[in-house]
Amino acid sequence: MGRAFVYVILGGGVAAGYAALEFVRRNGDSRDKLCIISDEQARSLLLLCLLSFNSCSVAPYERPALSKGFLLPQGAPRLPEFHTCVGANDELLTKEWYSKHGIVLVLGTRVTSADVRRKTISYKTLIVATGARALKLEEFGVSGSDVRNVCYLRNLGDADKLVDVMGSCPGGKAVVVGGGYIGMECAAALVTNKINVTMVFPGKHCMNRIFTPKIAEFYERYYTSKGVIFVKEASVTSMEVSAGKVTAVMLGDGRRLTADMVVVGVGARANTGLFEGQLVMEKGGIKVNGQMQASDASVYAVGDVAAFPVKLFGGDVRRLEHVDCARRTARHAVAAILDATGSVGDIDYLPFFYSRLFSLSWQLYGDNAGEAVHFGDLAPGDGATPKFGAYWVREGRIAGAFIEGGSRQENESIAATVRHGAAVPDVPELRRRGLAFATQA
Ligand code: FAD
Ligand code: NAD
Ligand code: ISD
Repeated sequence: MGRAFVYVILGGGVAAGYAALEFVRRNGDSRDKLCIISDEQARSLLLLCLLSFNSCSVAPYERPALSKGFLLPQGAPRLPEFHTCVGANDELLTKEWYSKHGIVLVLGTRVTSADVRRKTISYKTLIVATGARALKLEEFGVSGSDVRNVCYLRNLGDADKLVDVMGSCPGGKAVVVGGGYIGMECAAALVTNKINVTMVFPGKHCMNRIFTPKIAEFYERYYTSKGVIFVKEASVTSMEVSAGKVTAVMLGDGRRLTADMVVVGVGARANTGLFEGQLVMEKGGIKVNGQMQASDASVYAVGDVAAFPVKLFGGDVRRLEHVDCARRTARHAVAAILDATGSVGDIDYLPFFYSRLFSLSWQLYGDNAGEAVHFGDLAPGDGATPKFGAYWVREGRIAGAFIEGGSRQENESIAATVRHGAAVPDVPELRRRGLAFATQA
């Protein structure tokens, strides 16, 4: 780069976009002070890229859109429509916005080494916002990730490929490997694109990091009604490839699932590699304090890559791979960095997770730990709009809560109940009151 900046953000995803907006709000013109380096680019423009590398590189955008609106068969949003920070109903930060505010975007550029002591990248303060990468099947001993009709979904290039592959097999069969966020959201998108879906995963039920068995039962029943086939407690051992395409997926128990395409969502790992051995790590990420500052005082980490103390959980260090966390930790880091008076305290974050599946929509606040107390109708009749959820009670207090189909007001009440750690003197009474425990508190 050969230039010196006061602040460098390494990574150009969700957290970078929200950090940039916070810099401008607090600092005004950031001319020659702030630089963002990102390696992300769109795949479908590959040929164009060869002519002009920068033209297919992308400024920070709302990654959640990739598994939702972006995959719709009609009216799918395309950039620049979903650049940050529209996901939080805030300004749309296009390349022109960065340029107008004097922020230097170094796009289509992968950083391959960083020496935080000698500062091989020139900065006063470095914000690490490198996010996470999708785990590959090869890491489970299965080859075939680079085959034409095998899709992952982490970035815009992956999403472009997924759209192309879906378009090449209308009415065909997809095997979705993994029953987590990517598996569930992509299965819904595939069905919407009229592709027949079989989901394969090792757990007893889908979303096993979050859902209780009862909650999972509702979603699995709903998906089954849409034609999705679940193959649970199963693992993929190999893929049959013919003429450069996967034609079948083989399972550990000998079953063979024919496939026109495969979508893989088997988890993510934080991109910490550049800093291993240089910064203290915890929970698979860069350990930071409540100001998002790493073990080297000139380095901050935000978003998926940051492991930070969650006050609400008694200071327990967590790494949360979710968009709200990326937005808030990014803003908090910038506030702390620019704080001249020492008035910015430690982050006080209420963990928040959500997903949208078909016409369903769920939210989870806090921690899904402790005794689960369900409420509402988990088996609504055909045509009924579902509304149900669960509280998690730990040491006599609400530690977390889940709600499907909540109104804005109900979601806010649930969030407030978790935020305050409402006391639960009597679990049967909580069960009897259900949603009203939060909404009529
Ligand atoms: P990212 O947004 O991943 O950005 C990291 C950036 O760093 C990328 O641009 C990457 O290319 C770049 N980078 C990494 N290493 C280097 C390097 N060495 N050199 C240069 N650049 C580098 N969360 C929710 O809460 N709700 C959702 O509905 C939801 N949907 C999602 C859908 C999909 C398809 C995916 C993949 C994730 C979804 N998430 C969702 C999770 C959410 O998007 C992430 O938590 C969030 O993007 C994290 O922001 P980040 O800035 O930390 O990382
Ligand atoms: P995940 O951890 O949510 O789910 C991984 C799934 O893969 C689990 O069902 C697990 O049992 C399964 N699995 C693990 N090993 C397997 C194997 N060998 N074969 C088959 N299945 C296997 O991860 P993901 O769904 O890949 O999501 C990746 C990242 O994207 C995460 O950071 C996630 O938070 C993020 N994301 C979030 C959202 C959201 O918040 N709505 C949406 C999409 C993606
Ligand atoms: O946060 C999000 C989210 O879940 C999306 O789908 O941002 C996007 C859109 O709201 C912005 O296009």
